[in-house]
Amino acid sequence: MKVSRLLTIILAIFLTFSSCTEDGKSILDPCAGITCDNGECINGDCDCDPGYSGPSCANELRPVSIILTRVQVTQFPQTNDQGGGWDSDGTGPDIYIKVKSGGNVVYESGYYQDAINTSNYTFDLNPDVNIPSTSDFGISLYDREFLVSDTFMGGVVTGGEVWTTYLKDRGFPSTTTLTAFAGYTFECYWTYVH
Ligand SMILES: [Ca+2]
Repeated sequence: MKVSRLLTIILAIFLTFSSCTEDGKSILDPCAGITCDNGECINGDCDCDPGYSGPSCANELRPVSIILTRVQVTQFPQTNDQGGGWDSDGTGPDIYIKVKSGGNVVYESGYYQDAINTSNYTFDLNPDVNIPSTSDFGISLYDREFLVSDTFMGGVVTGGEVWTTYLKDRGFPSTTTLTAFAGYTFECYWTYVH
């Protein structure tokens, strides 16, 4: 009887001790109740994803570099301002793009012959173009000509941080869409260096 009572007491002590340990574990979890907006909790602190800072990784940092890798022309008018074909022989425009930054042309692509506006045209930049976050940024679409000067078709220029992709609460999108007057649309593909 005495032995079994002793065993019961020992068992009770053991169970109490065990449950204390279990409870203690969850109370002592350094990441309990910590939310990291853009990162992961490690030992009670948020380890932020690239491009974010702050106690909960809520702050977006200005990237070291914002790099344009590709432009896709998804919309352009099939006729010129006068309603005629872009080329004198009635064929579609022979399109290429110029990328502008800081008031200068920083990239000029090759061209697609006789483009039709029901198709998308992809320009993979080679090399990629680093666009300073503080400068203006623009894309222009041209029709390549062979006997006269190339024809400017349309495009868009945006100033400074209006276009930039790191602005607060926008994350770092891999694509942005620029829409220009008279029906021109450019999908821009970005990578970031943090
Ligand atoms: Ca043509």
